[in-house]
Formats: sequence, structure tokens, C-alpha cells
Amino acid sequence: MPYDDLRSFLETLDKEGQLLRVTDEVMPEPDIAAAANAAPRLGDAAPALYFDNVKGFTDARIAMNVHGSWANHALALGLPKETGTKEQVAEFIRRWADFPVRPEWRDNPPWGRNTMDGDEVDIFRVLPLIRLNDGDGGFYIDKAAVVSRDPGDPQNFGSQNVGIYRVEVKGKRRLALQPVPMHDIAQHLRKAEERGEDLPVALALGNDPVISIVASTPMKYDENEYEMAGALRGAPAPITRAPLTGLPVPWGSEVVVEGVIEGRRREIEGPFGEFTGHYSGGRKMTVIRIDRISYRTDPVFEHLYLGMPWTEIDYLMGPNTCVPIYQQLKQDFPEVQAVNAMFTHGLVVIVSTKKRYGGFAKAVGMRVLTTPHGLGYAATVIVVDEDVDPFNLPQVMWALSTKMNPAGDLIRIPNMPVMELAPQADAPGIVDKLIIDATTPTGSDRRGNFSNQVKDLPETGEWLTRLHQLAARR
Ligand SMILES: [Mn+2]
Repeated sequence: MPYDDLRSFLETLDKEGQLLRVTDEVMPEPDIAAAANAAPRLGDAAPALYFDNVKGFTDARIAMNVHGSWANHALALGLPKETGTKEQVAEFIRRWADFPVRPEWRDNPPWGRNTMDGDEVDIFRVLPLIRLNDGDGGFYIDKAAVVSRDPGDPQNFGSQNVGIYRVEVKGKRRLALQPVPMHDIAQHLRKAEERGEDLPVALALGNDPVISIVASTPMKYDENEYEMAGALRGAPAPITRAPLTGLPVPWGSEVVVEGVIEGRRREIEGPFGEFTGHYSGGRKMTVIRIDRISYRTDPVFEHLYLGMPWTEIDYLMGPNTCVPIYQQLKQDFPEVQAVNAMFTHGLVVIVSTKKRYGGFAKAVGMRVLTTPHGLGYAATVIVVDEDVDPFNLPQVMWALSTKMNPAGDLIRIPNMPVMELAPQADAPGIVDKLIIDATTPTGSDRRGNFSNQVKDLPETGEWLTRLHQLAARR
């Protein structure tokens, strides 16, 4: 059953025992971020956190860690909370086939009831802002769906974009936003600046959980995120027009912030503790002028802690990073079996594949590096045989231990693009990339001694079932 907004999802999490209400009074800092930092360590069924008794605020409602466990991620997709990681990725792949599903336009969004315009805009009166990591340069908004359109092709629904970017609060009506050059909003901004224009944007906060998933999915430039949300939800995504900019925004959001990225203006933003487990320093970033805020009468501030993995962001961006790379590889290489790009947003990618001929696995590894996401993220690609499960790390380690000979299996490609946040890059944005071929050589590639691989005994599968049954009866 799809959710039309954050609240109905929080209700389901509550019913499923996946929402922990912290009712004791807490300090805004460091308690809320520290609790969200700790929450995923409760394991695969870690709950979301809900705070409404925050010292110094009379009217704060803050939801943290909403996507921060495999159980919550499963519920977001409408799956039973026990659904395993691999099964969730497999189901994601199946639903991807339904793309595109046209959204449903609705009127009277619940966030239309309260507004602030122009000089009366004060974001501090709407959001109970808190800092996340102790070295952050300020308050951040890091889970908003940011909507923009291509200024050269404004009517094209496909090239309209919904993405999550880091946003720093700089003042009552000023924000800073980081557009990574590999992301769609950077292309929109470049076109606007070439025309000497500002870029209108809408930031939707507090959303149906599938909106956050599609907004952080590396889709192709002309693929529309709402049409993917419809495929993942199994029902059209409810959207509406933002009143000032006319941009398509989720109907069910808690808060919608509208304004413009001011063309050709940059100001210092940061530092910010990032998903890489490292801080970015202060850098010159784009500036948003807020012209209007619309919000529900009792808005819930949905926020996300990130830092040393694993945190909520690793669950949020896990399956949705694997699936597009899998789909894109599969178009040219149907031999590809599975892709695990869940580590640090795919800075490492593990691919299992059958091989057509000698050298094939290396070619598959090269292709990963030129997928839209691979260009900016994949720094290391590990390729394994089709009988190795990329989600089973002991199996991957076995392949690395026994199949990989550095003499012929390490391919290093110098001076490749990577997002500037990658800490290992010496000059930010440029890194050497590595393909590790941990597959069994085949065809004309005759290296190594692999003729006698031990196989499972034929009866092992039968015994696994039998042992499960015996163990369950104990
Ligand atoms: Mn896009």
C-alpha cells in the first residue's frame, strides 16, 4: 500500500514497532543528532526516531532515521519488514520495469494552508533546525527533494529533476546548495547561468518515503523521478504545482520552500560531515534566495544524520545505487548477474558476471566506470564470477583471495573523474580508478590453476532445508 505522505508512513512504522518516540525532554544539540547517529547500530530492524519534547522549542516535531534500517527500507517499499537486503534489491529491479508511471495531479495540498512571502520569510520559524556533526559549519537541510527544470526545455517533464543535495541555512531567507557536477541540477544551473538567469527551485521537505528514495537514485538526465516513484509505489505519485514557481512538487509534503538559485553567485558553504565519513571543508557554493515558504499547520521536520558509515543515508542510497548500474550494464552485457554498489554510495562497486570470452570481466568493469553514476563515484570495481554473490562479502573475499593475481588482474586508469567529496583524490575531482578482476580466467586467458574447484556436495541443498526444519522444531 503506497503512502501519500510522511505522516501515514510514520503511522505504519509505529504500528510495526519501527518508530521510537523519545518523550523525555532532550537538548536540540547534541541529543537529536547523537541519537540518530546511534540508532542504526540497533541492527537490521533499527527504528525511526520521533522527538517532540525539545528544550528551547515550543512546537518542534523532528523525525530522524526514517529510512535507517533494512526493516524501514522494506516498509517504505511496501514489503514485509523482514525482507532481506538482496530480496529488496531484486524487488526494486522488478518494479523498475514498470517505469514510467505517470504521476497523479492533485489540488489543495495540505501544505498550502500557511505561507510566508518575500521579506516576511523566516525559515527558523518553520523548521526546528539542529546541527548534525560537531565540526559542521552551520545548520543543514539534507533530506529535502529539490525540484528544478531545464531552462532550455521547461515543458519537458522528463528532464525536470528531483534530487537530494546538501543545503546549508545561511539566513532567514538564504540557503547554500551544493550541485555536484555529475548531477542533473548542475546541468540546469549551467544552462540558466549561460542565459544570464536565476534558476527557480522548490525544496520539498518531509515526504512519502519513496520520494526520498527516487530523489537519491542516479537516474538518467531525461528520466523523471516522479514517474519512477509511481513504478516503485505501484501507484501514480501524487503531485501538485508549487504556487510561486509552478514546479511540480509532492502533494503530501510537510513544507515547500520556493525561490531561486541566484545565477553566477557563489558563497562559502561548509564544512559538513559527509557520507564518506569525512568532512568537506568550506567551499564556494551556489546561493538560494527564498521567496516563499508554504507549510502544514503542525509540520514534521524530517531530517537525516550522516557521518561514519553505516548511517541512515547508507540504507537510503543502498539499493537505489545498485539498481540503475545493474540495469545499465544489463543493456549491453546480459551476462551480468548482480551489482552491489551499497558501500559509500558506490565508491566501490562489486559486479558478478558470466563471461563470453577471455578478458570479458575486465570489459564489464570498464563499462561500470562510464555509467552515469560510475563516472562520479565508482573508484574501485571488483568483478567476480557468476557463482559469487556480490552481497555475500565472505564469498567476495574468497574470490579476491584465490582468483585475483595482481600480475594481470589489476587495471589502473589514471586521472579519472570523481566527485570532489571523494577524500582519496589528491586534486579534488580527479582520481586513478581501479578494476580488480577476481573472476576465473576463461577462453584465451589461460592464467592460473583453476581446474579443480570444489563444488557443494549434491545433497547440500536438501540438507540445508532439513537442518532449517530441525532447527525450527527445537
Ligand atoms: Mn533527474
